[in-house]
Amino acid sequence: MTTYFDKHGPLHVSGTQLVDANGTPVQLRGVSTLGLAWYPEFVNEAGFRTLRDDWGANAVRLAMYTQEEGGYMTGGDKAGLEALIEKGVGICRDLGMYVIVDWHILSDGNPEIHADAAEDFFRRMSAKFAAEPHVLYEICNEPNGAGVTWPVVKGYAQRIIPVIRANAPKAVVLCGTPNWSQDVDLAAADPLDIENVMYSLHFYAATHKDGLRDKAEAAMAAGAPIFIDEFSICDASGDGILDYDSAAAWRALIQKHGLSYIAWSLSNRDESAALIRADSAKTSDWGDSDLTETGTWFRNVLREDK
Ligand code: IDC
Repeated sequence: MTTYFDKHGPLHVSGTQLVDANGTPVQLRGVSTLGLAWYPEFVNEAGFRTLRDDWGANAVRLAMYTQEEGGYMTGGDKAGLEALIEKGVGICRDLGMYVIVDWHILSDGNPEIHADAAEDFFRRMSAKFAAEPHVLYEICNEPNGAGVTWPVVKGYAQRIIPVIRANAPKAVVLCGTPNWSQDVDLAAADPLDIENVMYSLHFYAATHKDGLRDKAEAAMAAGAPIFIDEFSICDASGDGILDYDSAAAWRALIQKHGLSYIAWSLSNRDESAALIRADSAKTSDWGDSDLTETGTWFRNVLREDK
């Protein structure tokens, strides 16, 4: 079979669009793991294959928390987490899927807090994956908190991206934006002077509505490439009700611009964002009865877009 990676190969950014070497627009569509430390069993070949063949996904995001429980900087098993990333990257290579290596800051809202470790991490990851054009690097999941302005995030990006590029000169890099990766307008007004960078926009449809959609439109109109590397259709806690109307409005925006989108999360945690039901023990070959409401909605979306 011809995989999505077979068709498109190495990617780059042209204007606001992610494209392949021929300039053909590319739309990455897939799922994010929850914390790798918490749900390592979901990183497996049969599971990713199911996502590819049954759901229609062409990408996976590997989310490695830095400061939450068991995080990379908070007592997590660093070697084990890196081995899981290597495993996920290898599975995606074999399956012809793209993969995002996500330095998942969250309670550590300022990326500068762990910048030394981030630099070391991305230096080694990009060296390891230097010849792997299916790998994208997400340098800081969600900058947030008082004082975490765009200039702060921009300074961090200016430090980390060259480290990645020294090993993987053409790798596409995804850069978080202030206010939990919502303030893409700030990045658009003062973009990084570095090629092949896209700005993260995250939404939770029951919380984020027209205001954030307008922000996204304005940022793209100003020339900023946007990548939705995390979203769900519940509220921003990852739980609560699903908002199908807001989800439909987001979907229209995504399709209008051919945006890439990655759903949170490939796990069976007992919360609305989880794609797999808490009472399912399956880590691949999910049937209808294994999917949550969110999972059912999202599998339909992927199947439509395939
Ligand atoms: C949430 C998880 C939840 C976990 C929590 C940790 O869904 O199970 O306990 O993190 O604090 C984000 C973050 C993402 C969050 C998610 C939902 O990137 O890590 O996951 N969310 O709250 N941004 C907006 C929402």
